[in-house]
Parts: sequence; structure tokens; C-alpha cells
Amino acid sequence: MRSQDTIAAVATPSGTGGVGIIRISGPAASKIARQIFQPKRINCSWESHHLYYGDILSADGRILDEVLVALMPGPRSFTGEDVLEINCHGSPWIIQAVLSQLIQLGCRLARPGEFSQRAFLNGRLDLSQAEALASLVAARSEIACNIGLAHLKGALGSEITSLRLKLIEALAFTEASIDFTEDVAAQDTPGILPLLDDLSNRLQILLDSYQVARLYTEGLNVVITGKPNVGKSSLLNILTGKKRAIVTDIPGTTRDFIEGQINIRGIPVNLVDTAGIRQPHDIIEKAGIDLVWENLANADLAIIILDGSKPLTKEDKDIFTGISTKNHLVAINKTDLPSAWKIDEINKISPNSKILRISAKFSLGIDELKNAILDNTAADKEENAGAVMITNMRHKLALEKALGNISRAKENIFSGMSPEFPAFDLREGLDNLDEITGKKIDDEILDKIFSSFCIGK
Ligand SMILES: Nc1nc2c(ncn2[C@@H]2O[C@H](COP(=O)(O)OP(=O)(O)O)[C@@H](O)[C@H]2O)c(=O)[nH]1
Ligand SMILES: [Mg+2]
Repeated sequence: MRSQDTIAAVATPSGTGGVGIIRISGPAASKIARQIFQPKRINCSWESHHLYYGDILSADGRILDEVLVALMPGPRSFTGEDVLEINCHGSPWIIQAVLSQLIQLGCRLARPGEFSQRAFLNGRLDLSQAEALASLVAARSEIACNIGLAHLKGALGSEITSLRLKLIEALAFTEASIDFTEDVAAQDTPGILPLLDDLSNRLQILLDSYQVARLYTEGLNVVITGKPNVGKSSLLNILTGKKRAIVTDIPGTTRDFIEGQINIRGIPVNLVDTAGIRQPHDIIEKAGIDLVWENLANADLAIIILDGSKPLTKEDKDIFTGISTKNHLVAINKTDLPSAWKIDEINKISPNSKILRISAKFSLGIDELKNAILDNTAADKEENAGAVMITNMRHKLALEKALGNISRAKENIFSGMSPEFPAFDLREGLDNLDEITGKKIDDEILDKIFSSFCIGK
């Protein structure tokens, strides 16, 4: 694919920074470099992949900034096209001025992900690698970075290619029996079933990795709930180490929900402190309590806080009724004060709940609570280390479809169907695998995938 237009975008985050990088890609990049840049040295030879020091000039010859630029002619560039990178000073004003000058010289602003899309269309990356770039940029934990990097280096792509070759082998067996042995059912073809079993196993291993990998990449969504004044906001503050939420002894202080992010043993944990659940006193409080239930619906875990220093009430017990099916743990707070009730009371209402004793105010039992947050998650499955993991819902769906195709092929073979049937299933399986690497994919889906990337990537 050769693009007609030359695109430009700021590759660094918006705001002020030491350096701001503008990226240009397309057929006019090299010409624009010569127009916009005035090198300090007379003999600037524009050698490929070399940094040059000089000034960026406006249309009327004013100096806009002192910069470093590099020209990377295609195909040996990120996009496969001629690419120019300008390292300006990171003032939003300078960056905008340079960008405007580039537009005047004929560039157009890049759409989100358009550089990566061009890299994919020019064969520089397969689709799984392009998607890995987006996940790498968004990674919030070391392991998420490692998974993103492994995919960028082609780990997922090569696993898919290897699965694809096996599938082609199975398809060849099946199609051979269509061509040469008209009256023979596919099950008579030796070797095909072990091949399909092996394929199913490997697809299942990839699918099983999704839960663990999702945990490392997207994190665990944890909602802190309980009636008013039990110490929910105090817990958010002690867990995040910041005064995120207002703490007072007035019940109903927290009305909206407040979010905080922490990392427990390398896993990003998204915490949400919520309004206390009780019979609302006004419409604002009611709206806040409705939000609690919305947050709970999307949560991986609810931490139910109870005040250990005051007798349990109907409000406490009602929360258990609302949450009973949800993954939860109970934290009895204010254990620095004398306890007003015995743990047995919870065992009676909710016999299977995990219960911890904490003091959010005096930071007691907080490490145990952090460990318990990760209990029953896939976090401790060490055997996954080093294996190829999938993190992307699109990949998961495509793999599930491919696994379904192989199972159907096996059923058709077992039931003695004519070989055309399993061959059809296997061909569909192949198409589903090809969706992951982008070997075969709809333009519309491609546009949708890349539009979720950042601008400048
Ligand atoms: N003694 C004691 N008081 C606490 C503890 N945690 C919170 N509190 C107090 O309980 C009151 C309500 O706390 P807050 O975090 O606002 O509760 P929320 O309404 O559930 O968010 C405040 O006065 C806190 O200082 C604790 O562990 N021990
Ligand atoms: Mg609160």
C-alpha cells in the first residue's frame, strides 16, 4: 500500500514536557524536511536514520524552535514510508506552531492509530503486533509491559502461524480424501484426529491465559461498600496512601464515587469508594446509592466494610442480601476500638464469606487485606510465566470461534460425514486465525481497531 497523503501528529502526551515529538509519514516527508528545517551545519546530507541539529522555520522565515530531526526513508521505517521525526521543546505552543507549519506545507493531521495502520498495511507489523503496540503504551504493570513486548516481538503472531500450519496440514488431509476417495468418510484418513486434538489443546491453553493476562493488563475492579460511616473512605485513603476521599464522622459524606489505583504484587487494582448504602435522605444521596449498585455490577470483588465498634444493624445485613452472589470479602473495621459483636454473627448471615479484621484509621490488617484482594484470582498461577498469553478480547473471540470450528470438524468426522463438511469447518477455522494476525480481515474492522489507538501512534 502506498499512501498519497503525508500525515503528521504529535507523538508525545499533551501538556508541557522537556521534549515534544512530532511525527510525519508519507511521500512528502523528505521534501517537507528540507523546507521546514534549517540545519546548523551547511553540509547536512540527510543521511538516513541520523539526527540533525538546527531550527524549524515558519513560512516567513522566523525561527519557531531549535530542534533535532531525523529522516527515516521507507521502507526501513516504522510505517514503511518516508518518516520524519522532529524533537522540539515540549511547549504546547511550540508544538502547535510546528504542527501548523507542517499543515501549511501539505501534511494532514493523522487519525488515531494511523501510523500503526500504515505500518500494518505496508507489512511492517502483523495486526497482533500493531495491537501489542497499543497495549504496551497503555500498560500499567511490569507484567502487562512484558506481555505487550512479547507480542510486539511476534510471540502471538508466531504461535498463530504455527497453529495455522497445523490446521493447513489437517485441511490437506481432509481435502485429499475429497479428491481421491469419493466414497470414503473423513474418519478413515489416518493422522487427522491427533492433529485436531493437538490444535484444540493449544487453542485452549491460549484461551485459558486470557483471565490471568487480563488481570495484569486491565487490573482488578474492586468496590468498597458498606453502610455510611463504617470507614470506606478511610480505607480508600489508606490503601492509596493519599487523601483521595473526604473522611468525616457525618454519615453520608461520600455521595459520588471516588476512584483510586494501586498495584498489589504487580497487579493493577482499581478501587472505587462509594456512598454508604442506607435509606437515602435526599435525591442526591439516592443517585449516589444507585451508582453503588452500578459499580458493584461491574466489579470483580466487593469489600464489605462493617463497623466492629458498633452493633450490626439491618442496613449491614441488607448489604449481604444484595451482594450474596458476588465475589466479596468482609472487612471488620475500627478494631482499634472495643468490639461490639462477635464474628459468629456474620457466619450466621453469610457462612462462606472471608472475614478480616482491620483498622483503616490506624493501618492495621491492611497488608492481609491486600493479599486477600488477590485471593481467588488467577494472580498466583506461576505456571503461566513465559507462555504466550492473550490479552485482547478480539483475539479471544477469534480463538473461541476457531476452537468451535475444530470441534465441529471432529464431530463431523466421528459421525462419518462426507469430508466436505470437516473441510468446510477447518477452512472457517483458518479464517478465524487469520483475523488475529490480520492476514484476512474486513477493512471496516481494521478501521475500528486502529481508531481506538492514540493519535501519533
Ligand atoms: N477508631 C476508628 N475510627 C475510624 C476508623 N476508620 C474510620 N474511622 C472514623 O469513622 C468515621 C467515618 O469514616 P469514613 O471513612 O468517612 O466512613 P465512610 O462513610 O464509610 O466513608 C470517621 O470519623 C473516621 O475517622 C478506624 O479504623 N478506627
Ligand atoms: Mg465515605
